[in-house]
Amino acid sequence: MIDYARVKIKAGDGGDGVVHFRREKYVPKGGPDGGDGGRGGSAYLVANENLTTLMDFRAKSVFKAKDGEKGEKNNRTGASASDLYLEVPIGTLVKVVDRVHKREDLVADLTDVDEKLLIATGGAGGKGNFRFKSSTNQIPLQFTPGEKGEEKDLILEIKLIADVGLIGLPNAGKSTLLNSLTHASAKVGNYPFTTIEPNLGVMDVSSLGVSYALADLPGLIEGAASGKGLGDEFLRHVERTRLLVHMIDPFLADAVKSYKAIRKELEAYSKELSEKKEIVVINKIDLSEVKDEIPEIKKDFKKFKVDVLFVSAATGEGIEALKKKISEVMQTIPKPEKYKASLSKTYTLATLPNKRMVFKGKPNRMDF
Ligand SMILES: Nc1nc2c(ncn2[C@@H]2O[C@H](COP(=O)(O)OP(=O)(O)OP(=O)(O)O)[C@@H](O)[C@H]2O)c(=O)[nH]1
Ligand SMILES: [Mg+2]
Repeated sequence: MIDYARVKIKAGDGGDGVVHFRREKYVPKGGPDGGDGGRGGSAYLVANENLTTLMDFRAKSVFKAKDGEKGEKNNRTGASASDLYLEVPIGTLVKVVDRVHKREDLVADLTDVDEKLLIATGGAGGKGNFRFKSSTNQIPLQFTPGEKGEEKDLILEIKLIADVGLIGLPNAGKSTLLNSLTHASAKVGNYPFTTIEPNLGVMDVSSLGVSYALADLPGLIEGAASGKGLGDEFLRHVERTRLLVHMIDPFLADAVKSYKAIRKELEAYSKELSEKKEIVVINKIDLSEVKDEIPEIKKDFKKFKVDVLFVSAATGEGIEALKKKISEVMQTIPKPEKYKASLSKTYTLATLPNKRMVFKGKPNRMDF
């Protein structure tokens, strides 16, 4: 589960200033000409749409930008080091560990492609002895060392971002649906918990010229909100989706009962989650047992004012209508706000989710 990493990031130190005197033929006492040191490289995080895990930050935990070069003779400033850009997946939360106050401060939520965050500023170069020359200091031996580059201990955490979350009991056909709505090829299996980490896919709605990122999530079971089954980690994924597609397999268990079981978990997890818009989808209508039940199921859901769509993720029946419905509803949901974050402000973790989540799988594309 490479969704979490602790790393130390260090900017480069500035190069030292140098002490040097001109030595020229026929000029016995050349003046001071020691140049300044170059600036150390700064370190940035950059959000990259093609990455999905923090694996690179697990293999290595200290990242350092290059130091500036020291000054040179002839008043030449040493070369500045290039900056270090560390790529992280979109949806990475960045926390700075404050050891002194024993606190973790959320400083950024990298949600946009190529979004850049300055983590540690490179140290300025030191002064060469040329700078210390004055009428009373003709032969200056002073110089200053380069400043140290900043150093930060970070916690990186991915919080999946998708427009639509596919939820439901295990085996309902969520992965099959993802595959039929997008070009994803999520693993499908006739047993519960085939999916243990979210799968992503992009659904193109060419008639509207838009596309939505869909996340197929592991199955939820009763008690998930309090950690049962694969636990509440999966509800956490759902937090950053805008719309839920709730899939039900009426062949497996009574449709209304299944529906209620999942709703209960959403409500137990958070008010925000339970208030998300939802499209309820009854799957597997290619099975005659299910087809025969359609009028009955419709009636049952009508009792508590829930509209349902009927599909077969396997044969594609009803999928176009579902696609249309998803894009219609999506048009009515505003884009979510970012975690309010900036480097100048600090936030205590008390109000923030602090558990890890799981996120793996290659997105075909992620446009938000
Ligand atoms: N007959 C029929 N079977 C389906 C349909 N959709 C999915 N299945 C089957 O149902 C089983 C479970 O499908 P998955 O897509 O893996 O279900 P899931 O909800 O992703 O399951 P988990 O990842 O385990 O939670 C597989 O055997 C699928 O082939 C459908 O529309 N009709
Ligand atoms: Mg699955």
